[in-house]
Amino acid sequence: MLELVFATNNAHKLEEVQAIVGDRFVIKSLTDIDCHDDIPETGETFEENAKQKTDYLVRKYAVSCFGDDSGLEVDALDNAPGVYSARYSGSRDMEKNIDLVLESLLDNPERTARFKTVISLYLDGEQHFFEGSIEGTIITERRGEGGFGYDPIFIPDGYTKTFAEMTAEEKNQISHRAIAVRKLADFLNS
Ligand code: ITT
Repeated sequence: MLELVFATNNAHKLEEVQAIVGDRFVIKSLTDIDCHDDIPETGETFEENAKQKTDYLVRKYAVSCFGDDSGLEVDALDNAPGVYSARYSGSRDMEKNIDLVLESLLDNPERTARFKTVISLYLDGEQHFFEGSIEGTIITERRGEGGFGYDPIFIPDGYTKTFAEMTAEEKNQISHRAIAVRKLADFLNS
C-alpha cells in the first residue's frame, strides 16, 4: 500500500480526502510523521502556497506528499481575499473577515465570485497540480449555520442555498475542494 503525507493537521480535511481517494493509499497527517512545524505559506497564488507545503516536506522528510491551498475570489474586489482568505481582515476571526467582504461590496450589484482549491502532489520525483473551482454569488447578508469560512455568504451558481445552508454531503458533492480531490484521486488510481 502506498503512503502519502497530506500537509495538513485538519483531521476533517484528511478524512474527507481519504474517503474520496479510497483505501489503495494510506494518507498520513503532519502529526502522524511528527511534523509540528508551521509550514510557510507566503506565495501570491494558491499554486505557490500549495507547492511550498510539498517542497517543505520533500526537503525535510523526503516523502511522497500533497498539500492544498484554497480561498475565495471576488471579481469586484480584484479577486480578493484570494490567498489572504484566512486572514483578510488581519485576523483569523471569520466574523470580521466576512464583514469586510460585505462592507467592501456594500450595494455593488456585481457580486460574482468563486471558491478555488489547488492541490500540489509530489510523487515519484514528479510535481503535479490539480485544481477545482466553483462559481457563485456573494449575497448581502449571512444565511445558514453549516460549513465554515465564507460559506454563509456564498451561493453556488444553479442553487438557491448558501454553502452554509447545505448539508456537508451536499456541499462535498460540488465544492471546489471535492473537485480538486477527485482529480487527485483519479490520477492516483490511474
Ligand atoms: P490549512 O491549515 O489546511 O491551510 P486553512 O484554514 O488555511 O487550513 P484553506 O487553505 O483550505 O484552509 O483555506 C483558506 C481560507 O479560505 C479558509 O480559512 C476559509 O476562510 C476560506 N475557505 C476555503 N475553503 C472554504 C470553503 O469550502 N468554504 C468557505 N470558506 C473556505
